[in-house]
Amino acid sequence: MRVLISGFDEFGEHSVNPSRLLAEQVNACSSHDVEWFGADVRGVVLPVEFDFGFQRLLKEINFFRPDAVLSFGLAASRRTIDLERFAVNWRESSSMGSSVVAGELLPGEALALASTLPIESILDRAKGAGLPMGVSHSAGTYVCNDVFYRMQRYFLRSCVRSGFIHVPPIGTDCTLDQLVQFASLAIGVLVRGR
Ligand code: PCA
Repeated sequence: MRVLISGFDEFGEHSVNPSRLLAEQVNACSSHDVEWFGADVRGVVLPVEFDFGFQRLLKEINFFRPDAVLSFGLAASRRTIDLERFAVNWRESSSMGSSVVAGELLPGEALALASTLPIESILDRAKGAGLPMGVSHSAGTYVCNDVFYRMQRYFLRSCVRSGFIHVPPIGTDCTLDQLVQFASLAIGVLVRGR
């Protein structure tokens, strides 16, 4: 099984993006350092720009041909690693000074698309390992949601499982090691099917 892990560049006032560190860590460590359950795992860092973020991801998807994609981004106000259930077909101009016009991401397409990751199984496993976990029903209306929606739309009638995970800032609530441990556990669930 091939699993693609994406993170994002730094953006706005966030000079550290843990999702980037995770994607880089995935490329730096071998299966001797982290348990990947036999999966071939690859990380990619995306630009924080509407549409371009997904274009970069798509390039990697076409190159790597993953069976699953775990896409990660920073949610600075969160305190837990949150599995996102839904991507919405909407974007808003953000507080980041962007001049994006609010509107549908893909006009005429579904209002929302669900994650195709086995959320409950991943949640159980990660909680059991003592990781700070949560479930969220909205990935917001910024670039994370944009990538999430376009990705779910792209894989709609395929067997590729994909979803988005928002992570808190690295610090007292969550460490980089815990993010790597989460990625490992989630891949374990995908490989075993439960
Ligand atoms: N978080 C932002 C975009 C990039 C990131 O890491 C978001 O939640 O949309």
